[in-house]
Amino acid sequence: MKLITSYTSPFGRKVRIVLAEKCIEYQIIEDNPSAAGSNIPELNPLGKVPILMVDDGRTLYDSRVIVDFLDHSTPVGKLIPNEQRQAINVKRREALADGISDAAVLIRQESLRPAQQQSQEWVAHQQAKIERGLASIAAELDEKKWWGSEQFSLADIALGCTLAYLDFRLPKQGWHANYPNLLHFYNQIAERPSFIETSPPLI
Ligand SMILES: N[C@@H](CCC(=O)N[C@@H](CS)C(=O)NCC(=O)O)C(=O)O
Repeated sequence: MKLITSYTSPFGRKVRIVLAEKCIEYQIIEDNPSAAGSNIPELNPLGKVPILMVDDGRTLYDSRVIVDFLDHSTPVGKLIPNEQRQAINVKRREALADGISDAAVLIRQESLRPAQQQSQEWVAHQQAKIERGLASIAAELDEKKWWGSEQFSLADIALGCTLAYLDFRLPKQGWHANYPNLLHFYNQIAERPSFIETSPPLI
C-alpha cells in the first residue's frame, strides 16, 4: 500500500506511527497539498493529506478512517480495543487530540497569509480550542501512564502527535509549563521507535 502525505502533517505522522507499531510495510509518497500540480485533490476531494492507497484499489481518507482500517487489517499491536464502549472512548480521545491539531494547522495557515489579511480574532478563536482541549486532556490523564485506556492505544498516539506538532509549529503555546503531566507523558511516548523514526524534518 501507498501512503501519500507530507512529512510535517500531524495526521500523516499519526498514520505512519500506526503503520510502524503494527509492523505493516508500505511505500510513502511525499506530496504537499498546497503545491502547484499536486494531484491530491483528484484523490481526496477535500484536498488534504494523508491519503492511503490500498492494494485492492481503494483510496482511503481521512486519517481516522485510515487508522481504523489499519488496526482491523492485522491483530498485531492492537490499538483500538475490541469492546465497543472502550473503542468509542479511545476514538473520542483521538478526535479531541486531532481537533487540537486542526486548530494548530489553521493558525499556521493563517500565519502564511499576507499580514493585512490575517485575523487575530480568528487566531484567538483557534487558540481557545487548543487551550480548552489541553486542559481537558491533562485532567483526564491525571497521573496515569496512558490516556486512552489501561493499554497503550491510538488515543496516546494521536496525543503524542498533537503535542509534538504544537512544539513544531506553535513553540510559544506553553503547554510544557502549564501541564507537567502532559510533559511526562510526552517524554515517555517520544522514546518509542515509531515516534523517533517519524520526527518531522528540521526546517
Ligand atoms: N481530518 C483530516 C485533517 C487532514 C489535514 O488537515 N491535513 C492538512 C495537512 S496537516 C492538509 O492536507 N491541509 C491542506 C488543506 O487544508 O488544504 C485527517 O485527519 O486526515
